[in-house]
Amino acid sequence: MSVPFQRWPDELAAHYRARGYWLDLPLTRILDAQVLRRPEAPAIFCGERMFTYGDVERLSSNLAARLAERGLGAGDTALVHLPNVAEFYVVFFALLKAGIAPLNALFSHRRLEMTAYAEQIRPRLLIGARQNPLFGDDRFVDMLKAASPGLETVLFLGGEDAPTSLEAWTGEPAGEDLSFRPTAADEVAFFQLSGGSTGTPKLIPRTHNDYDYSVRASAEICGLDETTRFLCALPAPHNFPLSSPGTLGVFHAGGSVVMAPNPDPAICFDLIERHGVDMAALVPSAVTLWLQAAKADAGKLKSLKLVQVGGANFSESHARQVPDAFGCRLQQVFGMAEGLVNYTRLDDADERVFTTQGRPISEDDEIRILSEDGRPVPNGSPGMLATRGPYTVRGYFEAPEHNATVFDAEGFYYSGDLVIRDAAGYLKVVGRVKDQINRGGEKIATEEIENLIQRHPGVRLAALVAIDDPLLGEKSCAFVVASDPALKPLALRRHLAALGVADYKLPDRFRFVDALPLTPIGKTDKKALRAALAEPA
Ligand code: J2J
Repeated sequence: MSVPFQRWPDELAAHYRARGYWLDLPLTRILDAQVLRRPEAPAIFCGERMFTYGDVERLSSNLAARLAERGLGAGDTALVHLPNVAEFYVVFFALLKAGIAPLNALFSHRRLEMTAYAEQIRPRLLIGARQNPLFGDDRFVDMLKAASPGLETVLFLGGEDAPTSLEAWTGEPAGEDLSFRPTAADEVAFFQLSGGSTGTPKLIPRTHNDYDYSVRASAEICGLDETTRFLCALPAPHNFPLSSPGTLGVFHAGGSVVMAPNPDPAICFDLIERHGVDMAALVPSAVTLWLQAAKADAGKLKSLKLVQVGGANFSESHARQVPDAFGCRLQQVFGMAEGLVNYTRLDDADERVFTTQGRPISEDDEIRILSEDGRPVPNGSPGMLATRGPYTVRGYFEAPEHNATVFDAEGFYYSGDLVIRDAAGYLKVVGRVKDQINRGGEKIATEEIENLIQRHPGVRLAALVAIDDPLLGEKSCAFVVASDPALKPLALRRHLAALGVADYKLPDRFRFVDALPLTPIGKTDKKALRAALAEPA
């Protein structure tokens, strides 16, 4: 049994192997390598706790063994909902060891997202945290079980009850029979989340081979080694802090990860000082907060050597401030959970680091920049980004119709970004053609929220557009055509909250209008709506 996905064509797979990108080893080799070399070295600092590589190995093997005993293994999936704590990685490696493909939901995801994920992957295992209101009692678990009948095993971090306590399952020594094993390296290792632009969030199947290559190559580009101390302050499941080179890159290099609950400088600066953190990955909105805080507190940042910024548009003026304000180098990162990641290089000239979002990881990342009618545009002109390569997926999970719209016949993925390429192959992100809002790095698929608003009986039509925001880059505004003239924003907020949607997706503003403007082909004219935002309400 294995999780179905769209494979790379044989010739390309052979090429990726011949070039040494695909090693045919499971992702668990990242941990195995350190356990052999330096089991006593610190892998994770989490609050007052420290986990060595040996600890992560032991705890994850215990859990893997118990899950295997339960009959869980290859072909099975798990829905995981954990905050930024060390157990996130213990669980991740345990599931990989047992051949169970996890989907790591964001901790901010709520009932609606979790249900949609469960419907898609039909998990046999759920791992949550009692501290999250979703799992304060068993009501939501019972709903999930009703929706996905295969869901038999449920474990909780912070669970009091031994049979369902994650700590009990990781803490109890495994028996002699360690008969669990990862899936084959060219099979799905886990699911990554897509930012998406559609009504239901799409899932991205990542294989061991492709993901491991992106992690190894990223660790090399970023110069990680055993001395690296990386601050993980973005949500741990995000592709950026997980793999670019992120926590997995740090484990690959034998360094240490310092967990932060979020990027708040009041928390992060103390962690940096206390642990001698030398590297952090941030979204632009977090950099804005850090720049403010560094005016008073730069003394705490002495150990920082590299700050990576990515996930959303980063203004050149802020980019230029980073080196002096934080006393470190800047690296821009433009990536996507579907695959392709671009970095400015550590030895690039400052101008390039300040003004571009980097170039691809691999010589075998194929990039096309295309006009709206699909023709290549010359360097220096904006066009749509299309890409394929050794770690860019060939399709979303069980989404043939959507795949037909964002992958072409040659397997190129259309990211929906407008970019400009220069003669040296560096990319600059200048806009977007996908209908998505990038709220401080968190992606919102407008269609998802529009559909939810339209489920309110007092609403005829809704359209979600981006508003510029000085801190987050973008916020969201919902234009609503109401059938009930008395409808108020508060009622719509309550409606969305009652549907169980994550807070970051709730519209920041509502505007009631008599009708939505249309384009000549009859689609909602979002440009006109954005222009209307510039006028007083
Ligand atoms: C502008 N837009 C950017 C950037 C991503 C590393 C870094 C980021 C992500 C990520 C990632 C941007 N400037 N520097 O997975 O491994 C927008 C683009 C892109 C989308 C992908 C990684 N960096 N973006 O952000 O899957 O629109 O991945 O297509 O969350 O974020 O979002 P996501």
